[in-house]
Amino acid sequence: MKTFYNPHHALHRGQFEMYRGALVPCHEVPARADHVLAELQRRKLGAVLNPQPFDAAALESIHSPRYLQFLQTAWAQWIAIDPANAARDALPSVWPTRSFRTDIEPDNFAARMGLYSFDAGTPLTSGTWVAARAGAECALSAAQQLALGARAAFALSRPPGHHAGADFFGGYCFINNAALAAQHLRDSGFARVAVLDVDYHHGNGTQAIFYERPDVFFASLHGDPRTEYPFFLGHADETGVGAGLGANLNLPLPRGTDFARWSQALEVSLAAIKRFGAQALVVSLGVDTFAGDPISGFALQSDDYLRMGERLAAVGLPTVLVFEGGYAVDAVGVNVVNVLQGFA
Ligand code: OKP
Ligand code: ZN
Repeated sequence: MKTFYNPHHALHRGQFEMYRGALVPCHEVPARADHVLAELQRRKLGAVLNPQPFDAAALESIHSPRYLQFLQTAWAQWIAIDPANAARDALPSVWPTRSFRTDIEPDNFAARMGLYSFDAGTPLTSGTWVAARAGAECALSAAQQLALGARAAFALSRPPGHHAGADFFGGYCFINNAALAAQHLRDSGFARVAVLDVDYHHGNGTQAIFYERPDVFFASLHGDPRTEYPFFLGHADETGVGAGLGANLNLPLPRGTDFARWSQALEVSLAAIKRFGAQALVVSLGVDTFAGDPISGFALQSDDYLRMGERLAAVGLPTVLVFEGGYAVDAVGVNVVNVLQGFA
């Protein structure tokens, strides 16, 4: 299968995230994608291509113009406050929670950062916009391959995307790559599309984007939000609303879940996707389910990712795989490419 590699991903290079009252080094580092690329090339698993350009309308199929405008100009606003800001990333620190208004965009930069985000773990850096936009183009290019008849394509795109909503960033994510791929498939004539999110963390952004829609099914296997990030979405009783009722499936799993147990949940999700009648599949491929992941709590082993890939291929649908999480940096290449090799 073809891989669309984000040539600008390293321009997004956060320094610190807020953790327990301190700024600690970011987990979501450029080396993650570099390791996946190196392993892909070592195993000769297909061509690695640059993404095609897409215009603003493609991004606006998922994200609000107001949010995209903010992301595009945020770094310039940040350094305009104080040239010394160029040496540090921008992090939000104030948010409009319950009872506050979100319809008026404040003039204050810190307030706008809060309006468009939900955590203090996602630094916005000088190259974030260029990197995130090119990452989105990887996902769109991969979806375009399916429109042209390909069986599968891989978007090797960081920063990740599944926590980003229509108008907010967070969880290391700015633009929702998987959602863009799913929408592009819809626009290319696939009448029903399923997004399967196998990242350790619930894909709150993707769920929210499609929650009211009957044409895109969202299924997610993840750490139980009662104890795991992003905490405030991802429970089993979230099944969609309005026309989207029945088109959302959450399978929260306890810490310590191994591949035997995880696979049972995978079967449940695949049966639901089949019942839904999906014509194409987008996989939010996070490998932070790995036992050695520093910020997650499942117990998958590297060989398990081969089986995962085999099972995803057996679904038999045209499939876009989109890279999401995975923070055991030395293992992330092997684990992701095991999925691709199992799929192939
Ligand atoms: C992104 B993806 C406190 C921990 C917050 C955020 C995790 C984001 C995961 N700083 N961790 O892999 O789903
Ligand atoms: Zn994750």
